[in-house]
Parts: sequence; C-alpha cells; structure tokens
Amino acid sequence: MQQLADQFEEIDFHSEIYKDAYSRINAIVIEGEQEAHENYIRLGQLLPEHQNELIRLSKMESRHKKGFEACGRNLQVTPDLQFAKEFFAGLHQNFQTAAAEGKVVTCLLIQSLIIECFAIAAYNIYIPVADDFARKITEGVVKDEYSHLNFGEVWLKEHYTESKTELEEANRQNLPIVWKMLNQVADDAHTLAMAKDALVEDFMIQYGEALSNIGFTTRDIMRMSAYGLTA
Ligand code: Y39
Ligand code: FE
Ligand code: FE
Ligand code: FE
Repeated sequence: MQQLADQFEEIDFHSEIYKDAYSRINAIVIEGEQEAHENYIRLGQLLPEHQNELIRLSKMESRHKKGFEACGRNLQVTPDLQFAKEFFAGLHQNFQTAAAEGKVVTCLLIQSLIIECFAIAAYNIYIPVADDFARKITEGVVKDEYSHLNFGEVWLKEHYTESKTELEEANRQNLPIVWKMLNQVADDAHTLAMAKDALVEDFMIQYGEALSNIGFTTRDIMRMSAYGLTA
C-alpha cells in the first residue's frame, strides 16, 4: 500500500506533459458529458413514458460537464474539444442513425450500457490518481453514472425477449469502436497514471454485469463483451 501511495505522490499535475495529456482526456470527458446530455433528451422523445426521468438524467449530465470544465480550469488546461468530437464521432453517428430509425434498443445499448460503462471504468480508475479537486468532483459523478447504467439495465431487462437480437447486432456494431477509442487514449491515460489494462478490466466487469442483469447467459456475455477487442 505504501508503495502505491508513494507512486501517486509523484504525479506532477502541473507539468507540461501532464497538462498536454489532460487537454485531451478532459476534453473527451466534457464532450462525452455534453453528448450524454443530448442523448438522454433524445431517449426521452423515443420513450415518452420515461420522459421525465430521462430529462432528469440529461440534467445530471450537464452538471457533470460543468464539473469537469472546472477540473480543467483548476489545472489551467484548455480542453481540445475538436479532438474530443472526432473521438466520439463513431458512436455519435451510430446513435443518431439508430434514433432516426426509432431503434431505441440500439440507442440504449450505445448510451446507457456502452458509454456509461466506459465512463464508470474511466472514473473508477481516475479517482485514486486524480488531483484533490478533480477527485471530489469525479467521486460525485461516478455515483450518478451507476444510476444511468441502471436505467438501461432495467428497461432492457423488462424488454429482453424482443430486444435480444437488436442488442446483439448493436453490440457487434459498437463494441469494436469502444476498443479503438480505448487504444487511442491509452498513451494519454498512462500519462495520467491510468493503466490501460485496468480500464479494460473495469469496463469488462461493468459491461458483463449489465448484460447479466439484463438476462444474457455467461456464454453470451463472454462472446459479446470481447467482440472486437483484438481488432
Ligand atoms: O454518461 C456519461 O456521463 C458518459 C458520457 C461520459 C463519457 C465519459 C467518457 C470517458 C472516457 C474517458 C477515457 C479516459 C481514459
Ligand atoms: Fe455523466
Ligand atoms: Fe451518464
Ligand atoms: Fe449493476
């Protein structure tokens, strides 16, 4: 334990190398929270019987965005938002296309399962190595993300039988994109003392648990959660 503590104390949050990596990771998180805000508004239109709850979730995402903007300002880092938009372009496009086709199952898989699990993994791994200001913000945010994941799990569990085929197809389309995103950000994450292995492991645990709660068998989960991992 002491060895770990010593390792964390060595992180220089004000070094140019840290701030350069932070300009991209912080931007990814800010852009991600903005897109999550928009996605929950869109989901509220697709699921009118859950509109009030989904608008409530969308407002939480706006608060998360403000929190992470403050984290960047606190370190005097300017987020590279152009980079972040490109980073999310694949999932963003797939969500828009699915929404336009009224494919609510695909939209839920992209936002409430994949993106939320990615966020939970990233925030869990970031918290122990964050600066004090960002740690407090992120601890508050990650609790909310579990409730967003839960919304998707509960809805998809209730509609499991008729959603299963669309979920498998959406998983096949979107999971490889997540693994590419993770590879793209691995070096910057490493600069922030976040290990890629730990991110992959935490994502797999969250996503596998979610698929299990929805009703998939262990065999399905193994096949689905590793899909595209080596791509
Ligand atoms: O639901 C949410 O709030 C999710 C949008 C936020 C996405 C956060 C994406 C985090 C990926 C960061 C990768 C760092 C290694
Ligand atoms: Fe969020
Ligand atoms: Fe969220
Ligand atoms: Fe859970």
